[in-house]
Amino acid sequence: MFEQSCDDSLFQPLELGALKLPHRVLMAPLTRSRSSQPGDIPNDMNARYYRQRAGAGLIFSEATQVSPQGKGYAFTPGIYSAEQIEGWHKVTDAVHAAGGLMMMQLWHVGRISHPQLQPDGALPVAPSAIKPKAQTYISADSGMVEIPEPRALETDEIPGIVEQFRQGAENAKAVGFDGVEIHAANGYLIDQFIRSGSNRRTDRYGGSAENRCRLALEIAEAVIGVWGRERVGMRVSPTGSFNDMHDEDPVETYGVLVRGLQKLGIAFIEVVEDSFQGNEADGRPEEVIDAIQAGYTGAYIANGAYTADEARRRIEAGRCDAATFGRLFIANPDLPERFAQDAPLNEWDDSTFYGGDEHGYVDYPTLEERGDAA
Ligand code: 8OZ
Repeated sequence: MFEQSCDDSLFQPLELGALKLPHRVLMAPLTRSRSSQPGDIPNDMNARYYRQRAGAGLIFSEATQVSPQGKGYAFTPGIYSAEQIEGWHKVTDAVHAAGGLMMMQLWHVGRISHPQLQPDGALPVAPSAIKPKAQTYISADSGMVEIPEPRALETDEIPGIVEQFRQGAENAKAVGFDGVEIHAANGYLIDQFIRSGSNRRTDRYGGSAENRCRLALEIAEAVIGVWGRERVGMRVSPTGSFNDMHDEDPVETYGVLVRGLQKLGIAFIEVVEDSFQGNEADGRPEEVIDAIQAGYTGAYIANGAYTADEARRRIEAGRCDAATFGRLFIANPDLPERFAQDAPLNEWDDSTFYGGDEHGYVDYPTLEERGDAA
């Protein structure tokens, strides 16, 4: 590995459940919308992209739908068909051959979808029939469109949702990932159940915080049943407003969630502490972070536009164990090495974040390729 200072807090190893991470600069899950069509199948270019970033302490895959119903954007990959499983094999093989570790992020979008993306043109499903003020990208022709009012799931459909995640976890295991992260953030299905603004249910999955967190905890239990507690984590965004999300009392809600996750012994929680997608709150939601940390003894991974120095300070202050970096990893395949050397960073081009070809995806140079390594 590259040279690193032995007293740099970012470059201390970390035991994350069963995994021994070499350092604490982790790659965030990043939607890039470049799977092969038809079929939402991971391809050689995707494998190359992840392999280039195998120097991360751990890679989280882009959000990956666990079922056709779980899809909400054109071109995002799935983990339910034989072709997708074969495609993901190329990715894990490439990352492992380069010495990296990689977890899959399991995703169901819930209401953030559109009939054009759903099996048989069905309405997207949600805890409640509440239309979000949000848009999604459905095709190259139509681009971004308004999201319709979703259909509320019947209580007896909920075991089927849990099963979609359990099967996704099993498929991810067959592919050879090192673990999985359950996507319970950013306004997608699990988050829609957790937060009060999107959940008006009157059954055991709505109302109190205990009820709103029930689906998240049932899914965590099912996924842990496949992988073991040492290789499962959950991503949450307690104060994020992306996809028209809101919770009346995030300290209470996430206190309840975390106590449930603690009981299950989940290996880590990744917290989106602020959001590029429109969270205008100043600073980080320290009270919510306190509530999470008070109820939980597993690893705490922070996300939210950290710089290397801010991540170091937060680790040293005991506010996180590691940080995930998103846009910086898009533009800097060798981000950990650059952080270790305090080297200059490439700038990202946001016009190539979603969809498209190799440009803005696998053509960002490393320090070495730029010829200005220290
Ligand atoms: C940006 C565009 C599409 C999806 C998330 C999976 O926010 C996403 C996403 C982000 O978690």
